[in-house]
Amino acid sequence: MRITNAYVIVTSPGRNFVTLKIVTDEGVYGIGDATLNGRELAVASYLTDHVIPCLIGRDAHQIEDIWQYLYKGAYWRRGPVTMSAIAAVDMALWDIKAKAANMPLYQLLGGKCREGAMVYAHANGRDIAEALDRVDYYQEKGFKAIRIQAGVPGLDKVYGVVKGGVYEPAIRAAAPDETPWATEPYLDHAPKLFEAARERFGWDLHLLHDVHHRLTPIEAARLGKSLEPYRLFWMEDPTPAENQEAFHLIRQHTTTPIAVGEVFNSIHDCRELIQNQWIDYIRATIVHAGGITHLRRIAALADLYQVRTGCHGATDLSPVCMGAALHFDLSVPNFGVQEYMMHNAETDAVFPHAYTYADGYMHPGEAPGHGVDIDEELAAKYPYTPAYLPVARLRDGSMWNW
Ligand code: CS2
Ligand code: MG
Repeated sequence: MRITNAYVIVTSPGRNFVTLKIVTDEGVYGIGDATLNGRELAVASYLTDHVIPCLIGRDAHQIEDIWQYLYKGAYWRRGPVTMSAIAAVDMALWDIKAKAANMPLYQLLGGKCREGAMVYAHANGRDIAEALDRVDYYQEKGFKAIRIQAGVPGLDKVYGVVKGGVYEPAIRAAAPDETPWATEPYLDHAPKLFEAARERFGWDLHLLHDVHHRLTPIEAARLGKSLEPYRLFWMEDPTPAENQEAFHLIRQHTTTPIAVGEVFNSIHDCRELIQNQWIDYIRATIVHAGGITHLRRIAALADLYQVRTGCHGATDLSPVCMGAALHFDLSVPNFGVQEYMMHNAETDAVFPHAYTYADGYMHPGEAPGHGVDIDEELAAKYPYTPAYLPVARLRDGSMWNW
């Protein structure tokens, strides 16, 4: 089965998405997500200008060889732009192979080893009361796991919190929004949020929290300790992870489970974290970490150390990534949880999909392939609009990690 055509579709039904479509001489086509929030056009160009010309004429069934060809063949290895482009090709080729086999993708990945993927929702509020009302809302919808983020007194903008419900971090503008950060009020406030959550909802609910890279290792250790009484499912991205050794320090001080990796693009970004058992959940995703082929390698390494998966699933990953992730989640032995931040109605219409949610779990559906398609005519109605993630500054004006 030869690749005869491939092209990139950029669409913005509320936020920007980049999709690669690969077409074969047998009429079977596949699609892959190539969205890199705030740097969308760099991946689109990488694919159009440098990858697609090398794909035409290749055997679409040779997924591993094409992966190696794009990874080793670029000479310049790793990096989010390269790995998102490779991921898009990989996802589209797995979609094609599964469609050719007339099977849902999870069957080609070894078959399902669970009936559904437990997902977690996002509850956020400007204060504790508002955040807990959102927890109530999601619990009513059946969620077994809920991430909670609340505003911090004294900070007028906080990661994960927005007026009126759904949090969309990227802002449509020519440059990033500037947000303030101060560690001390946050460290004092976070345990109060989880104390109130346990008081109101009891213990039969998994609670998660995203620190979003704001702390130093010793501050993260202090937060982990102060949250121990509330038995979190995980504390996410407590400190930046370029220096993997930083997690050694956090680990020595706290038993609060740690999740890391939504910004990772390679197994080398998490090798020491996993081998030293400094983390409990690896959050790398299909779109940013080299596709299904590479994420399976990461999961296999993690499985040796009882580290479980917890794929990033924010709305800046398109429904194509969500669909592919659910097949991965169903088939991987060391699955932990899947993030699920619902897309808006416009996005769902552009990307018709087979996946479904019911009572806290998601299922990828039984459609051949990964089960997600793109309505190209509708996609064309939403042209690319520049949008950027915010930046953070300390009170004295110095740049911090957003
Ligand atoms: C987040 C994301 O989902 C998460 O855990 O950290 O909302 C993240 O901020 C965005 O995906 C960044 O693009
Ligand atoms: Mg996160």
